[in-house]
Amino acid sequence: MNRVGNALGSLGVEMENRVLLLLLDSPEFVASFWGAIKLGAVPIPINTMMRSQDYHYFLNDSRAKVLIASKPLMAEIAPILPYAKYLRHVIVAGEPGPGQLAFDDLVQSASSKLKAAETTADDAAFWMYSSGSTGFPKGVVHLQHDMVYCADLYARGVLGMTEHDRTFSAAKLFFAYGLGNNLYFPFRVGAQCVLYPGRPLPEAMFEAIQRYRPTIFYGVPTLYAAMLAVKEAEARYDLSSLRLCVSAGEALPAELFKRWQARFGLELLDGIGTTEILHIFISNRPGKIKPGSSGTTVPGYEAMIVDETGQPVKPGEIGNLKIKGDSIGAAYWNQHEKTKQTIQGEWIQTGDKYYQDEQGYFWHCGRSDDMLKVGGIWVSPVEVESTLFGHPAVLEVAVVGKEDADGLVKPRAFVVLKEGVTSTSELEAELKAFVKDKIAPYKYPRWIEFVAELPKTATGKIQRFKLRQSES
Ligand code: 3UK
Repeated sequence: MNRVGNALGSLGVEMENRVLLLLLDSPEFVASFWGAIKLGAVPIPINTMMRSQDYHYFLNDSRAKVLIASKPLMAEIAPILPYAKYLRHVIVAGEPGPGQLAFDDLVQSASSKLKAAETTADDAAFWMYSSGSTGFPKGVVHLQHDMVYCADLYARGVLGMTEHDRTFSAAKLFFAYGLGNNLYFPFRVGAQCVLYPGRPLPEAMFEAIQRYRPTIFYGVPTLYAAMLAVKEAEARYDLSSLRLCVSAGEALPAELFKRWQARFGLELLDGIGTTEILHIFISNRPGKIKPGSSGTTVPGYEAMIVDETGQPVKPGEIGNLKIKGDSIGAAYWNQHEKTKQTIQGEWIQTGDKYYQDEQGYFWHCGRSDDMLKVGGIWVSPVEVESTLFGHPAVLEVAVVGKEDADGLVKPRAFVVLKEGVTSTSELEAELKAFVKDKIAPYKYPRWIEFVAELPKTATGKIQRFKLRQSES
């Protein structure tokens, strides 16, 4: 940490300057994140599964002076580096290219002594980008105290984390979920963390749990469903080190909770967090779980469910969830209007529909926008639509969410083809591949329905609710 901080300082990075991190879960990530913060600079971990056009936007929007990237991720970002207007240095964890710096060389030649910058609890500490239904992602500016607040309320309060724990998160550190799970939670309490740089495939997760013996495992419902599909996993793998499994990112269907408990004898603790609030603010508690619900408010946060006019609804009625608590980010970077729409005084609008039952448990009822959570990651239907629209066979297209056999939402596209084009299974495969090639692959539509026309209002607006309800 100190060596990275000094290395960044020697490259001219000053307090408040941004440093973009395109890093796999690795010691380099940990040292870069803390090193930048100790210098008073502002690290911005970004999604390692995105495309060069996304990276182009992150670099220019943040005006980062330095990029630190893992070698295997350089191929995707390298083509746009000449267009990064504010970037001065590229540091590579691994073999650097021409004009780039080697992480190891820089760190080895830097001093291991570094005095922490004179920041306050309210200084910007790091940013995390969050996607919206339209427009570019928004940089959420998180302050120095935000992660302390989350670690104390949720990690200590709900998970009961201590220095005897060892965390393992399938959700990567560049997600707000993973960053708490596997970085500032264990560091706050003096616990250990297991960093896994590879793809979080179900069998690999079982193997890592058996080999590194974590006490807490964090995943998303889609991963738990995939792990449940591994035959005889309960007999093949030793999961005895685990005391807790946490689920977040999208709603956990009750059925998955029950199957996980029956197979592995472990509870799956569902809780909801957002990038804006940083980590989980409503959660189930070990031993008091209501399967299918998000649980109750984490002490330190307040929740309110309001109608369209902003008035609280009656218990049992569905409304928009608002949250109050001290880990809410300061603002969206350079997005004044979006900031005002979302953060209203001490309260933040989550964009989620919820109702609260008589025992105080919160039940998720979908989003108030069109955004989809697919495998715990945001997918904007508008982005998938405009990508498909670029294919020569497509006349009109609409993308909505559809539940798969496990009750988890995946994108489904309705396509009207141009005159003379016939709908074939080859074309369906081609359209899927087309999306995977153009934008981050996890956004591709899992189903494509060819239709003669799309349902529209008198003014020509696509009626998404009709498509959501439609059967194959
Ligand atoms: C949805 C959930 C139902 C919900 C996150 C844990 O997911 C995280 O942050 P994001 O900004 O997405 C936030 C949105 O995702 N969601 C998340 N968890 C649940 N819906 N049940 C859940 N348990 O729409 C929310 O608004 O990517 C998760 C910790 C920190 C996080 N930032």
